[in-house]
Amino acid sequence: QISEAEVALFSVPSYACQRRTTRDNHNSNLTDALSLLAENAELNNEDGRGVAFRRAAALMKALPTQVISMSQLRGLPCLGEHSLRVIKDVLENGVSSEVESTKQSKRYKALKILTGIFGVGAKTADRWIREGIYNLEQLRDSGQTLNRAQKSGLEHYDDLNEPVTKAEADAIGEIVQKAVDSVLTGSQVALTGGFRRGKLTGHDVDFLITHPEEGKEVGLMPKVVAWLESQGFLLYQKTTRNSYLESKDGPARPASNMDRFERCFSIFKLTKGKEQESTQPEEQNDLKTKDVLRPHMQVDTDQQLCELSKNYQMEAASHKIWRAVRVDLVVSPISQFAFAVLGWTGSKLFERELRRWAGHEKNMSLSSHALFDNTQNKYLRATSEEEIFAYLGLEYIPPSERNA
Ligand code: TTP
Ligand code: MN
Ligand code: MN
Ligand code: MN
Repeated sequence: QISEAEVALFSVPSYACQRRTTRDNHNSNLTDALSLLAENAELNNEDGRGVAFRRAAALMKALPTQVISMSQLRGLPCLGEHSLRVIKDVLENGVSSEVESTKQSKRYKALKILTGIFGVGAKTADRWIREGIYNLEQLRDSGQTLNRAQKSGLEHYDDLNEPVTKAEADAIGEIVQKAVDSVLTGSQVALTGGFRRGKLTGHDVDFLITHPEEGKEVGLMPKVVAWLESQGFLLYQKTTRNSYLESKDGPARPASNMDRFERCFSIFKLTKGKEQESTQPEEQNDLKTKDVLRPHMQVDTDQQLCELSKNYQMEAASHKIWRAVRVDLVVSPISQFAFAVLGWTGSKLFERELRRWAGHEKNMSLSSHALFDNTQNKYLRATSEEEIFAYLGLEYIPPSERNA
């Protein structure tokens, strides 16, 4: 038994952007439970509930030690009645009954499987479930019309649900840099998203592209995409043009959290083992290539060629030589680059909290394009993330500590 006096109380600021949240989490039993309920709420289009659970989870993630007693949580922000009930359940029983029953529910399982298809959101999944579709087999049998993204998503389902490693992200980064160099000299590529925050794996790889000379970046994306396509690197791509300048509401009041940069949602075809290539000695690579190629070159008849091709295809299918990886590309003019980097580094909750802080505490509007001061009625220019934090009156939080 631990007396209340021996249990330290935590003091934590209420906005996630005021806190340093590293990847090291002393309360994963609690954050896993709260995150699952957040995810379930989001999958059911209950956004308010989703955010409440996300904030509670982020708060627990920021605590410096493991929570062992409810009394330690007294006075902490972000913990609503429902979240406290879940935490209490986990602390007392090891698991939350609500989390366990959610995990077991037919609806939750189906929502997870169906939204695991790239291009399928909560609304589509809900409609399919109402039509009796709970898994991929039933979806295939149903004859539902799928759009181009969903067809690709279904085709590469297993690959896209397998976490992307940092090594794979770096290999793709090299390809993107090569693409950008080939179409416009001087262009710069920055890794953003979870990998910039130091995560070891991700669900995709995010890149931001710019050029030091303002205006040079206009029309860059279609050229980059065409180059990638010509080299056979793309399994799927959908490019959306920049709609920032023509938008009526202006950057101060974005219609949604979606930014208006020129962007490309894509699926890359990444050759396996490519990410380890540079760590292998040259000679070893040469030997392997020769060993593999030699038998292929001694082909005398069409029949032999056919056999060989069949063998090759079976070989390729059994240990596939490439995998599909989701990649997001965004192009930003240099004048907005600092805002774009900040906006695309995440985490999603950290971003949401930054915008809430700006609006509620500073009477400013922050987007991935700009920062507008509503009191002074003017835009605040910045060329670095540090400057943006300073404008917002926040201590600078480096990417590795934005894992809220
Ligand atoms: P994600 O790639 O969705 O998330 P992540 O990289 O943090 O994690 P994961 O490993 O699962 O990929 O989003 C990255 C950031 O991009 C996130 O902070 C929000 C931002 N973003 C936008 O600004 N606009 C958008 O339209 C989208 C989809 C993301
Ligand atoms: Mn620690
Ligand atoms: Mn990402
Ligand atoms: Mn992304």
